[in-house]
Amino acid sequence: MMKLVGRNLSPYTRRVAVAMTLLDVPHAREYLSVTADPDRGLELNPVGRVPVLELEDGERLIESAAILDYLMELVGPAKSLVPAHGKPRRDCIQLMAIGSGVLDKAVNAVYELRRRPADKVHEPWRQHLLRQASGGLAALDARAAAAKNGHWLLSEQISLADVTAAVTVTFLRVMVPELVTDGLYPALYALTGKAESLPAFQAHPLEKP
Ligand SMILES: N[C@@H](CCC(=O)N[C@@H](CS)C(=O)NCC(=O)O)C(=O)O
Repeated sequence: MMKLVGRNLSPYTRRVAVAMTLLDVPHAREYLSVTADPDRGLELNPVGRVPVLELEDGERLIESAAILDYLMELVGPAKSLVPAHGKPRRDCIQLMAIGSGVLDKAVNAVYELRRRPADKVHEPWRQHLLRQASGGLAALDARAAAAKNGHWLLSEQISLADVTAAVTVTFLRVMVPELVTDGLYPALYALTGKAESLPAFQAHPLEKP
């Protein structure tokens, strides 16, 4: 059986875990925190990060987007959570890029506070990161607001764009709540609520920070 390495508190890992459950891909899990065990992180991934997907023959894949690409190919075009062609495919991949871009910026803003001594935090840089994350959130909210009633970001079918957007908002609520204050992104919050009520999301709750 494949093994997914990483905690759900890692949103990059959680989006892979949710996708695997949505697609019924059986997998074991190693709930590694690379903060707590950086040596194990470097043993599994040359750049020491999660997620890592270990295939049945021991081959290891890194980078959530690359792992998801492998999984979509594995399940085939009929089940894939990324449209196969054209504008819907481009939109899906672009919306995923916005979601993961928000995460990159927000995670760095968290590291700025948590990984540096208080007198070495550079507040203007943290604010710059938060502005970039907010730009991405506003774009996702606009897209969600423009979606047809009852639809996900792209269509009536859930896609990896939705999975990424929802895990992003849920992560931010725990780790960077100032970015997702009440009422700021109503359409994006509604989409997140709908996603988080699905069994595939509930199967992967966030651990305590
Ligand atoms: N672009 C990577 C980002 C992965 C990432 O940054 N993971 C975090 C956990 S949320 C991590 O392992 N951080 C530890 C570190 O970078 O030292 C992906 O999508 O897989």
